[in-house]
Amino acid sequence: MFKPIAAIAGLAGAVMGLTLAAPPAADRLRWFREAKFGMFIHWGPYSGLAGEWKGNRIPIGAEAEWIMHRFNIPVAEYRELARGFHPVKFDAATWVALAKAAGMKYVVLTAKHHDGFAMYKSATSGYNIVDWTPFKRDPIQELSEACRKAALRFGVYYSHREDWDHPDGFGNTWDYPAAGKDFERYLAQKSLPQVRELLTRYGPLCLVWFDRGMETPAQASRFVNLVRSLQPDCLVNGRVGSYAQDLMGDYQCMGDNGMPPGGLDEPWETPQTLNGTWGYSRFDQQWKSAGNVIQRLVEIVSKGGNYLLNIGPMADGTIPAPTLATLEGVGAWMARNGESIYGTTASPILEAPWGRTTVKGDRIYLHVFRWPSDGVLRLHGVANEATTAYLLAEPARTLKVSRNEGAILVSVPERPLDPDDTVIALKIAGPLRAERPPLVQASDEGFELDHLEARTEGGAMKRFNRDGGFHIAKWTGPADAASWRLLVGRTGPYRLKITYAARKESAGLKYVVSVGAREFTAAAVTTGEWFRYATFDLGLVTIEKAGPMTVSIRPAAASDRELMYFKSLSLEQVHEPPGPGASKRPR
Ligand code: H79
Repeated sequence: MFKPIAAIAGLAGAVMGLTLAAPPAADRLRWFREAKFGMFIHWGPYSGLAGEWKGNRIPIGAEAEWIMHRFNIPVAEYRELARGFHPVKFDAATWVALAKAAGMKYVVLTAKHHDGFAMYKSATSGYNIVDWTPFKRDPIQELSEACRKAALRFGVYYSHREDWDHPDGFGNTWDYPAAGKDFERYLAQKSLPQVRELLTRYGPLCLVWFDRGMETPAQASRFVNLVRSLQPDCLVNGRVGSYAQDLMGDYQCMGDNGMPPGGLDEPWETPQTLNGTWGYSRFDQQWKSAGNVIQRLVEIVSKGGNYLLNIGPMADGTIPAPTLATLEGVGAWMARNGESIYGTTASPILEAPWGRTTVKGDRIYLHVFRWPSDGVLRLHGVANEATTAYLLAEPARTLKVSRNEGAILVSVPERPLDPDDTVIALKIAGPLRAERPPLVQASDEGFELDHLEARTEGGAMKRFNRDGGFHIAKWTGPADAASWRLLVGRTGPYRLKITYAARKESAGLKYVVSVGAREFTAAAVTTGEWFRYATFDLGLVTIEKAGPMTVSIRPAAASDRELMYFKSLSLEQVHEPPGPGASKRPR
C-alpha cells in the first residue's frame, strides 16, 4: 500500500531535482519503535548556576535550566557566566557507556537550549562552547563519535523558537521588548542555520528534538523540510509544529513528564526527568528510584511509546551519584529482562491488578509489580491457547499454566525474583488475539463510552495533541470505526449523546452511530478549533435486550476531510416518570 506513494514521491523528487527522497515514515521509524528507551541530557551554562543566582533559588521541583528567564538575568551578565563553563571532567565515552549499561538505545543532547548558547562549534554564532569558553572542545562532536563507537544512536535537542540571547528570539522581553522583535529574522539568522550545521557536521543524527512549538505551520515546515533534505532518515519530534495545529514531524511527543491515560495507535515518546528539573540543580534531591523508572518504562512501552529519560550532569561533566545509582539499577534489570521491552508493541490487554503486559510475536510478557500472595497469577482478555510460561530472568524455571473461566492461570513461586518487576514470559499459540472484556454498566446513569476504551479499526486512530489532549481522529471513510462492547443490565430508553471537536473543514460530514441494531445518522457541527469539545444530543434509543451489545461510530461516506476529533459517546438512562405500571417494574 505504501509502495505507489513512495514511487510517486521518488518521481516528484527526481522531477524537482532533489538528490534525496525521504523514505516513508514507517521505515524511518523502525529503529525508534524497536529502541523504546533513550537518554536525554540537559547540559549547558545553566548547569553551572546549579539552581541559584545571586541568592535567588529555583524552587525544588522546578526547571533549573530556566534560571535566566526566571530571574531575568541580563544577556550581558549571563554571557559572562557562560564564559566560566569549563567541564574539565567531561568524558563522552563514560556518558555513553552509562547510557548503554542502562539499556538505552539512543542519546539526545541539548545542542542549544532556550538560553541560546550552542554546545558545539557554530559558525552562525560565536556564542558557543568552542569559541566562547576556555574549554575549546565540542561536546556534540565527542558524544556523536562516542555513540557511533558504542553502536548507540545520537540525536540533538534544539530549541528552535525560544532564544533568550538573540534579540529576535522568543522569550526574552527583559532585554528585548516584544514590540521590537522580528521573529523571521531570528529564524533566518540563527535557528535554521544552526539546525543546518548540526545536520551537516556530525554524521547521521537519529532525530532532532525540537521544543516549545512554532508560531505558524509554514515556519515549522521549513524545519521539517530542512531535516528531510539533509538527512532523510532523521526523525523529527512532534514539537516541531505549533501545538494548536495538527501534528507535524514523525511522532507524537507527550508534554514534559507526561503519561498518556491509555495506549495510542501512533508512535510516541515521553520526555521525563529523574528528579524535578532537567538541567542540574544542587537543591533538587528528589530522585526517582530504579524501581520507579522500571515501572514507568513498562507502562510507557505497554502503551506503545518510548521513554526518553533525562539526566542533568553538573557543569564540570560529573554525573550526580544518585543518577548513577538509579541508572545502574535499571541496567541490571534490563540486562535480565530487556527482551520484554525492545521491539514489543502496545498491549491490547488493560492494566491488571498485579501489573502490566508487553507483547512480541507469540509471547506475552507479564510484568508483575505486585506479587500475588496465593501463588496464582490471573491473566484476563487473551483468546489464544497458552502453551508454556517461565521466569524471563531464569528461563530454566518453567511455570504451570492452566485456564479457568476465561482467565489464564500461571502458578508462580512464593517470592518474586525482583520486587519492582518480575517478568514472566508466556508463550501463546499464534499472535495475540485479545478478547474484549464487556464493559459493565458503570452506574445508574448509564454508559460512558470513552475514546480510550474504544477499539479502533481502519484509519481511525487514538491520538494526542498538546492542545487537544487525547481523542480519536484520522477517520475519512466507513471502514474507519471505533466500537465498544457493552453489557446491558437495564433495558429501556436511553439518551444518546456525543462529545467531539470539529474544525470548519468537518462541517456537514455525516457519521453513523450504531447502538445494537439501531442506527443514528448525524452531521458534524463545527465547534471551533480541534481542542474545543462540545456535547450533542443525538436522541432517544430504546434498548430492548439485556446482555452484550455493540456500539460503534464511523463516517457515513468517504471524504478527504477528517470527520471529527472524537472524545466519547454516552448512553444516559432515562428514568420514566412513575405511572400506574411503576410498581410492576421488575427490580
Ligand atoms: O527542556 C526541558 C524544559 O526546559 C522544556 N522542555 C523540557 C524538555 C520546557 N520548555 N518549556 N517548558 C518546559 C514549559 C516550562 C514552563 C516553566 Fe516557567 C518554566 C514553568 C516554570 C519555569 C515559564 C516560566 C512559565 C513559568 C515560569
